[in-house]
Amino acid sequence: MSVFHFDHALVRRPAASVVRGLRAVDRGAPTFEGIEREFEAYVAALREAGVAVEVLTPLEDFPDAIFVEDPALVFPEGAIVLRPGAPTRRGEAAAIAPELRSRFARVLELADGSVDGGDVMTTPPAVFIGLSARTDEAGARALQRLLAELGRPSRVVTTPADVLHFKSDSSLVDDHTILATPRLAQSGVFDGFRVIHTPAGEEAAANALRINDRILIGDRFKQTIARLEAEGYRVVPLPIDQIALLDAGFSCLSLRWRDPGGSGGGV
Ligand code: CIR
Repeated sequence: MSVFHFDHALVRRPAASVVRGLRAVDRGAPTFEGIEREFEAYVAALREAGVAVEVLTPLEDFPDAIFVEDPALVFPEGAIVLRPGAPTRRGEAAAIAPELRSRFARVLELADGSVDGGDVMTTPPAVFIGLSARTDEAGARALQRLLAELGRPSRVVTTPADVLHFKSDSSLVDDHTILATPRLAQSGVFDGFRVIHTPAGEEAAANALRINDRILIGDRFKQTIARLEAEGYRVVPLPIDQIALLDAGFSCLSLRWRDPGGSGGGV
């Protein structure tokens, strides 16, 4: 079993307010129907990958609450409630906490600074915590202490300026390989891993998701898909254009974990 083997996931259905979600660059607002369509395709893809998906109710007061990855972290050994860096998203942590307490025996809470889950990448040797406009030094250090309690070594690294989240520009595609934009990889952060660079113009493809035996990736990233397939990966192209208008990709839409007592996911 590896860190990308999952048998459970939590997602949150979009509220009508999702069309007002945060966006760094306004390339137009998404439509509710468009977001819903892409969300449904994503949930179906998780289920096809062998994951039991639970769908949480929409939160009208929090337009970005569909991005459940940001207010929490989950591991087979326990969950961590985070402190999202955007003021409009802070309350999402209190909303997700009871959902975690009813599913995990151990739930820790970040007590200092701010951390978005989009800045946290779990890899076999360590959990990377990317400093960004959303994740600060105090939050990163506090999170390192909580991860240590769960037995997870971690490294604090830097997300390039103007990149929303560490995982906006990178994803783990197997135990030893990262798909990353050149601007992130050139910092040397992934030394020790094999790195597949996103081709020019397909930087957003890096926000992919390895889940069990497959990689979910935006269907418009033809060169990246061809590259991954040539390497022997099983790729599942999905539409992500409306959700991308809110600066988001595949990892942000779910919290995923493997039940330590379960079968370990559909590979
Ligand atoms: C935000 O700016 O917070 C949302 N519009 C997008 C969050 C995407 N989450 C992620 O990459 N983990």
